[in-house]
Amino acid sequence: MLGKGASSSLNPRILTTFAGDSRLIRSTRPLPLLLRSNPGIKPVSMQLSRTLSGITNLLFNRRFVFKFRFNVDELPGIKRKRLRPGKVSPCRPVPSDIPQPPYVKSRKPPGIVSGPEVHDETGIDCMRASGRLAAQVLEYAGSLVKPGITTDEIDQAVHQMIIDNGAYPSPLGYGGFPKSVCTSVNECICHGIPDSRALEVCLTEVFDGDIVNIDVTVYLNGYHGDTSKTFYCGEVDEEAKKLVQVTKECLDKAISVCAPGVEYKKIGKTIQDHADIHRYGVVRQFVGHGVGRVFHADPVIMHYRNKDPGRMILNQTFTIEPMLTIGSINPIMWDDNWTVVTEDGSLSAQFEHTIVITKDGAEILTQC
Ligand SMILES: [Co+2]
Repeated sequence: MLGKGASSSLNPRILTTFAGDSRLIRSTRPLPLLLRSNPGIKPVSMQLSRTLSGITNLLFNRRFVFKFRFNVDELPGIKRKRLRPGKVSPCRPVPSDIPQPPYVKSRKPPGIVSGPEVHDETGIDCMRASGRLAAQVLEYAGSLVKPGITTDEIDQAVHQMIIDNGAYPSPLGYGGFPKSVCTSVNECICHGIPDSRALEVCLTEVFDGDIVNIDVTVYLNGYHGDTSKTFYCGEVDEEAKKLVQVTKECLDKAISVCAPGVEYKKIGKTIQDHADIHRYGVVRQFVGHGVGRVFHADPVIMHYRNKDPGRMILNQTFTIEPMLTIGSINPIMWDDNWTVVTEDGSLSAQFEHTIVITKDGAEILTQC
């Protein structure tokens, strides 16, 4: 996860941290058109600016994330109910003998650490271990997805399995994130906070289950492993299934082009080319990232066509985590300052792996 906002005026952390594009900075530019047409949406505009060290040639993009108020009317053409926030349970404790990443105790908002994560053989073995645990936890979490389970219950199970394995759940306490995993249901693009909402399958429609992305990161022996998948709750309709499958294909294709010396921008092109064939949107504000001894490091991996000049390095570890949408790619952020949903309520899916660049290509570290 990478990117996030804060309070009524978004601060620069928004995409610099958890799951966002690290280049967002605050701007006060209003969006009068949208305001007029829908008084329930409070716009907060933001500007992307490249602040990452080690990366030059910045593009100046302008992106917007809106704060969302819950009295917005249902939008036409969406069969399922709008996602609404539930109750978030108290923070779960971590045994004191489990080492915590430095950001948990620090008051400083975590950002993206400059410089790539490049490892020696021992470091790669540590990355394999944390990646494997993250993948095992994700598989287990996915097996729990069924009608009636709450995302808070999934959080509890994930939390327990991670600490039982002597690891720390990386999201917990990251920039104030209150839970151990992200659960992003239906139109939620990313950073959904586990809560009291039960996953649903509509009883009157046979193929109408939720889709839910579960994003697991563990911190084991000083190394983070980060992975996510989108799961079906019961039977889902063909439209949802196809989105989920194509998103997975985008990740697989992107991994297959990685190798030493390859430009990072080939990842974005590969993903967007495949999404375009199926007329899906690629979310731009949330990015892949270097991962290893720190949760979020250089490089920023953009999932859309871009001009990033950087190239992959042997033994480097980073994530690729495309988010695809059926409709709008524009995000709205809830008042919890984490949950990000599509502005039109259309479905979004995501898959993520941590990979290491090898002599011949790339190895997926987050597999069981
Ligand atoms: Co990530």
